[in-house]
Amino acid sequence: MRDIFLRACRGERTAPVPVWFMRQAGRYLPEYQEIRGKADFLTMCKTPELAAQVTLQPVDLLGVDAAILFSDILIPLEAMGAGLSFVEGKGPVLDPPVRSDEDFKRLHPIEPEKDVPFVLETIKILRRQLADRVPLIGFAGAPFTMATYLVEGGTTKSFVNIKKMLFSNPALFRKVMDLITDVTISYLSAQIDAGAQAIQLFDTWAGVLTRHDFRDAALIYARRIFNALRPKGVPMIYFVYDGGHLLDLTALSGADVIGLDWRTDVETALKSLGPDTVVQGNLDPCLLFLSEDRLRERISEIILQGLQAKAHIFNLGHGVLPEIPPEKVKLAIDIIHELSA
Ligand code: 1CP
Repeated sequence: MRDIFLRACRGERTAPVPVWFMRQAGRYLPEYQEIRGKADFLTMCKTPELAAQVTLQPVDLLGVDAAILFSDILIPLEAMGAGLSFVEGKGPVLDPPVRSDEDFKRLHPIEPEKDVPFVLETIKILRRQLADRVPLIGFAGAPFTMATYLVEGGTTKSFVNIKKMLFSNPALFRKVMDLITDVTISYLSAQIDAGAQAIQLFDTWAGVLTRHDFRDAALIYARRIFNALRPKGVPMIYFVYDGGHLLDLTALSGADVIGLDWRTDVETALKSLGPDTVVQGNLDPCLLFLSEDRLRERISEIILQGLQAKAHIFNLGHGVLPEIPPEKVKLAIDIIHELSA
């Protein structure tokens, strides 16, 4: 198996540097659009053959060093009793939102084998189809990010409902977070048992918290998940989007790898994280619009800064945008491999 991704996760410096991209399977790929044209997004997630097929597209087409399970962080919320839909042009909707003790009563723990069998089946198919070509990454949303979707009822710009619950009804906030944390532990545990060879915890919205509140309302729960999964022995990545002000705290999460968004360059991030950290990141996804020469310069800058870390996994600072030409994504991956070889 091409194992540079797993070796880098474990702190080994590799040549070339491994690369995979968040949202590497998705709307920018015509091959994805073709399947998506016949099935809606949730149907794709819940049909193991389709989910496996789109997971493999970037492995076959782009030459990435890891596959990431095609699914969504919101899938376990539906299994917990929340109403989930993806509305065209609007994004995910969780209806009705969870804002009271009464609402909380609708939620329940999950049994992954019974409630999300399609995710585990997708992982099993993928391990067979990947046949040890590259490792498979499983994932989940981190509790604060999941609670944000549940309480806001979808995506938000103000975060007023989740922060209102945190500050005016901390007892309910804790109940929601404890339940999501337990669900996430059993969900990721089942993914690992089914064959996921590394896992990433996405804390997309925790960056809206002050350092004080991040520690109390997000980090302790993420930490609980990493501690519980540690005995499983697979590498674990923690990605906090827009978390530049939180980096020294994320270093206390218990994850093996810290994912960086594009705002903080690797060199600056390492000052907060310490040089003994494995980092993943962090090309601004929009830099893929640059000309080839300019793109090469910017990639080179990140690879050089990555040499200051214990080990480096190349990634974007957030997901691939649907507007990016697929040839450019492939070009970036080739340049990363070439410059770090
Ligand atoms: O219309 C479509 O075809 C669906 C678009 C889409 C895709 C391709 C959604 C809806 N989710 C996904 C896949 C997805 N989502 C993956 C697959 C693996 C990969 O290739 O990376 C992963 C890991 C996610 C994770 C995810 N979903 C996150 C965390 C990562 C991040 O971007 O910060 C979040 C916040 C979501 C919620 C979500 N699902 C879909 C959308 C458009 C969103 C974001 C909505 C918002 O801004 O609130």
